[in-house]
Amino acid sequence: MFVVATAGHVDHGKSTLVRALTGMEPDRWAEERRRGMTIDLGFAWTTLPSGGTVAFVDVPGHERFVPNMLAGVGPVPAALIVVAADEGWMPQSAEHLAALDALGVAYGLLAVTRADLADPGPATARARAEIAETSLGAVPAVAVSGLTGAGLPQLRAALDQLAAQLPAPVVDDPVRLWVDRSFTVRGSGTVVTGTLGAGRLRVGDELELAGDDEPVRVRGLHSLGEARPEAAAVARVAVNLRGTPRDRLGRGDALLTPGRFHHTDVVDVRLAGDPAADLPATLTLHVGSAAVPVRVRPLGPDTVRLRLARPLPLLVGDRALLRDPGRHHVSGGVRVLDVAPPPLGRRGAAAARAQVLAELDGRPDLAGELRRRRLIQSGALIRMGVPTHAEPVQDGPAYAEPVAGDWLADPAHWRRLGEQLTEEVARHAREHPLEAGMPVDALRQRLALPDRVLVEALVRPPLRIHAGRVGAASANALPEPVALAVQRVRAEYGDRPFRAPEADRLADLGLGPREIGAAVRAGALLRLADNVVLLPDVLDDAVRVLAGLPQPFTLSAARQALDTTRRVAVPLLELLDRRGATRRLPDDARIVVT
Ligand SMILES: Nc1nc2c(ncn2[C@@H]2O[C@H](COP(=O)(O)OP(=O)(O)O)[C@@H](O)[C@H]2O)c(=O)[nH]1
Ligand SMILES: [Mg+2]
Repeated sequence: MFVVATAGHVDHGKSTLVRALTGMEPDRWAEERRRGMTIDLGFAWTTLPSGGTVAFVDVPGHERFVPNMLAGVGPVPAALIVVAADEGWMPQSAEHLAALDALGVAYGLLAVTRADLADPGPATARARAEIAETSLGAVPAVAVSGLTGAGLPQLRAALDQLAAQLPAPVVDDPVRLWVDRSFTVRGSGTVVTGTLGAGRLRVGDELELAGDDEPVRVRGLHSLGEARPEAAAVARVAVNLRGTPRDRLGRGDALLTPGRFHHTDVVDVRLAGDPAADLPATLTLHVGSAAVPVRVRPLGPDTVRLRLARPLPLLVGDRALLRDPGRHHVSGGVRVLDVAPPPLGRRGAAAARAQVLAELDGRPDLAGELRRRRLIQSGALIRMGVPTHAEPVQDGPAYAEPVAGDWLADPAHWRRLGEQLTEEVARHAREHPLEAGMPVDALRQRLALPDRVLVEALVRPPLRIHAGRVGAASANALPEPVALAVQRVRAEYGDRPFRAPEADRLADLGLGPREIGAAVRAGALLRLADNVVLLPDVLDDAVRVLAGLPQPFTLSAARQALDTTRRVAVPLLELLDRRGATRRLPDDARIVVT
C-alpha cells in the first residue's frame, strides 16, 4: 500500500477527485456534506492498474483548517497537489505547498481539476513552476475532471508510477504511529487511526503512549476496512485499544514501540526558511500529527532552541515545521539536531552551543555524539535516534563497543579517565600510605563517573580491585611507581594495542631497562625487543587480525592490518613464529597456523 495526502486550495476539487478515484466518501461528517466543504481529514482507498493499493488522506483546503491539513500530511511522504483549472494558483495552494516543502516531501503529482470548466494550460504551467522550486521538484501533471471522469485513467497510471518511485519502508524499525483520529466504537472501545510509516504492528503488542507510564495493548487492527492480525508499513491502520479510555489519547499523540523513543520538551533545530532572528518568540511546531506551541530562542543564524509546551517523542533528524498561526505563515521547515541538548546556564553558553550546532546536520553521528556527551548509555542514544551499531570509524577503535555494561565512551575521554584514575590512586597512596588502595566509590566521585562499573572497567593490571579498593596488585608484585607507569601505558595504548611507546616516552614514564625487566617478570608487559614493549594480552588479538588477512600475507600487509610500525611488526611476527601461531614461508611471507 502507499499513502498520498491531498493538498490544495478549498473548492479546487480534492474531495471530488478522491471520490471519483475510490468510490468512497472522504467527507465523513454530516456538517461537511451539508456545507460541501472538508473540515477534517478524510480517508479513502482504491486499487490501481498495477494491482497495488493507494490510500488517500484527504485534507481540508480552507485557511481555517490548515492545522488539520498539517496533521494529515505530517506522517505522509507523498502528495497529490490539486489546482482548479478555472481558479488557478490560490493562497492555500501556496500555503499547502510551503508546508510540503518545509516537511521535505519529495514525491508528488499535480492534478489540475475542473478541466471541463477552463483550459488547464495556464493553471498547470503556474503550478508546475511553483512546485519545481520546492523539495518536490519537477512533478508529472495530469488534467482531470472529477465531474466527467476525463483524465482519471491517466491519473491512475501516474499514481502507479509515483508508487513505484517511493523508497521501500523499513519494516523492522520501531513504531511511531502518530494518531490522526480517535473515536469510540460501540462494543469495541477506543480506536485510533494513523499512517504507519515504518515498522510493524501486531494484535497483542504493547505500546507506549508519550507522557504516560501505563502501556496500551493492541486489541485489534484494521487496515483498509478489514481486520488483520498484523500490519506492516506503509499502511493506514486503525488500532483498537479496548480498555484504554478514549480521553487518554487523541490527535497528536503517538503510539510507540516501548523504550525506543526519547520524550523531550527541548530540542535544538536547524531552520530552513526564515532566519532565526526573524522568528517571533512563540510559534507552533507541527510534527507528525502533533501541533505544539513552542518558545523560540535563536542560537545561530539558522539554529534555534525550541521549548515545547508538552513533550514529544522526537529523534535526531526528524523534520518538522514551524508556523505562525496568527499570520497564516509557514516560517519554514526544521531539522532536529539534538533532542537532549545541554542547558545554557553559563554566560557564553549560547554562543558556544551555536558553534556546536553549526557542525551538525541532523544525520545521526555516533562518534560526534560520543565526543560531545563523552559517556552515555547506548540505550539512551538509541532512544534519541542515534544507532549505536554503526561501522567502526576507519583506523579508529570500534566506537560502539561498550566500555562497561551498556556504557559507551568517547575513546579520548576514556583514555584520559584511565590516566586520571592512575593519578588518583597514586595520590591516594602518597596521602594514605598505610591504606591498601583507594575505595572504588571515592574514585567514582573523584572522576565524576555516574556508575561504579565504569570505575571497575578502568582498573587494569597491575592495578586491581580488592575488598572494594583499587591498588597495586599485591605486596610482592611490582613496586608502585612501575605499576603506575604500566597502568599509564595501558591507558594510553589500550585502544591502539599494537603501537609501542617510543624509547623517550618509556624514559618519561620512568620505564628503564630494570623497570621493564620487573614488569615483564610480573607479566605486566611483554618485551618484543630492547625498548619495544606491548601490553601482555595482545597476542591473541594480533593472531585474530592476521587470520583475517588473505593468506599468505607479507610483513607490510601485517604491519598495516595491525596499524603499527616495522619496529613492532618485525619482532612481533618473529615471536608469533616462535610460538607456532604463524609460520614463515620460504619467500618470507607468512600464514596463520590454524
Ligand atoms: N465542473 C466541475 N466541478 C467540480 C470538479 N471537481 C470538483 N467540482 C466542484 O467543485 C466544488 C468543490 O469541490 P470539492 O471536491 O469539495 O473541493 P475541495 O474543497 O478541494 O475538496 C464542488 O461543488 C464540486 O462539485 C470538476 O472536475 N468539474
Ligand atoms: Mg474537500
